[in-house]
Amino acid sequence: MDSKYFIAFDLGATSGRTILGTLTGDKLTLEEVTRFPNQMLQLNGHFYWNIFSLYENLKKGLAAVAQKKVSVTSIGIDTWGVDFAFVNEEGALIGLPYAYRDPQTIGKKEEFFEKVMPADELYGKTGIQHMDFNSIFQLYTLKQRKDFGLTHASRLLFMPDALSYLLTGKMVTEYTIASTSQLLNPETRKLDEKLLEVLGVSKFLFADMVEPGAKVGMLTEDLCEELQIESVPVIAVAGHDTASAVAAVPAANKNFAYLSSGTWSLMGIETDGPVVNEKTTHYNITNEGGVDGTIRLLKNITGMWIVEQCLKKWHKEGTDYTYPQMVELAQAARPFACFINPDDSGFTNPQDMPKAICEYCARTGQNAPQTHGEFIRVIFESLALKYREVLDVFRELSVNPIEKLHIIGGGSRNKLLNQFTSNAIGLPVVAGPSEASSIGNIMLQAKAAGVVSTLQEMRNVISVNVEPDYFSPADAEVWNEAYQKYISIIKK
Ligand code: LFR
Repeated sequence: MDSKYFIAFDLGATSGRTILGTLTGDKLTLEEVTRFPNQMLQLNGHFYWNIFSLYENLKKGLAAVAQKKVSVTSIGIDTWGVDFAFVNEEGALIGLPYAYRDPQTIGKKEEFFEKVMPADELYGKTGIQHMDFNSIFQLYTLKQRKDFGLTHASRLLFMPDALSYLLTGKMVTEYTIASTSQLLNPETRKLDEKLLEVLGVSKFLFADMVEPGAKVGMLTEDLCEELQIESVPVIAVAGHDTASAVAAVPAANKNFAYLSSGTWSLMGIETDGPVVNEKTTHYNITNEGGVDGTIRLLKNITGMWIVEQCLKKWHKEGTDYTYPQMVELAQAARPFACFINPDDSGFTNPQDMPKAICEYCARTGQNAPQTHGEFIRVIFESLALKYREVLDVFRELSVNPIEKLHIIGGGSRNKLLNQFTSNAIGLPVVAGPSEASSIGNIMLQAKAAGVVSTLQEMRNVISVNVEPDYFSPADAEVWNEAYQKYISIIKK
């Protein structure tokens, strides 16, 4: 049987990967060919993404795959949402893209609601969760500042589209990544021109919108010559990593909620169309665009970021933990030492995360964690309790019964957190695949190549290939009691 080979570049806010996916009939295998760090670049008081370094790493990934002497069918790129690069009329990138954790947008959405458009009206138009860093508020901020990039740009490209552009010289606006901007009408799936007008941003700044699965272009001649490789097509996959990840949920029917667990925890349900009503407005629920016209009705929850930032701080102090060591420490620590609200603004981008946790505890009248193990355990427990808080909202919103939670993404490897989550929500948890974004990216390319034709067919292939871990709820009473305490703390 013939094999097809696909390259997925899966870029997260802390690291990126080149994955070679091989599809032989129904059998999908993945090989991580390269992995590279992606860190925000702190420069003159701002936070940026080093897109040129990312591009270098994509090239290294292509060169490493070339060593394998396989005939690649196509390439796809997925990244985090909302951020974008500017291109001038000569086709050159202008400066570096701002990172969404740059504090420049703090307070800007409130100002926008006051001066430009009330919050509920904006939500009604876009169905997108109001978050400081959405592209709309970034653009509002840049416009006010008469930012050089925005002023001189002839095109705005969202991150996956910008990287595809560097590889092909062709510009597109892929629908799933564009949907994170809060500039689209969720019904028409097009840019809301009125919204652009009030923002003072030209619609011509955006390249033509394409659906996931469209071809962006071929690798440029220059690049192929430099790397001594054959030119292959770059596909606009579901460019938003969460869209790719949710496309990889190994589900047989619709009676599930998902949790895409990485730096962020994205929890929600999949719907056939946008859901914008009083309840979703009240709970500030997002309607992001997915594959095959689906909508991801979900909520952003601060995820592994908090623990990642603690590890970074402890590393600076000379202590390093592997993932299993970290989980072991948490397992051995005292349960429910204190509670935090993972979404507290104090955890957005502090210089010292353990200190931010101590400050939160002081503010809410709790004793701070004493050991690294306690810090980690508190974060995991509070995340699990947050998941219960948010899942309860989706239980209200979903027309289908939620019978289980699919946890996908890197965080799904954390067995302790999976068990805590199952205990907290009182539902079975199905964990895996951990490489969900890459798998979704690859299967979308397979769809573009005609190997499968629908999202469900993509999922059927994925189901055959992943062996999930199962967790059943336990200790209901203890977790219910903890939940009441957590709720009373986060209200303070
Ligand atoms: C996850 C993610 C989320 C998005 C956040 C910021 O990686 O893409 O879906 O809200 O990053 O872009």
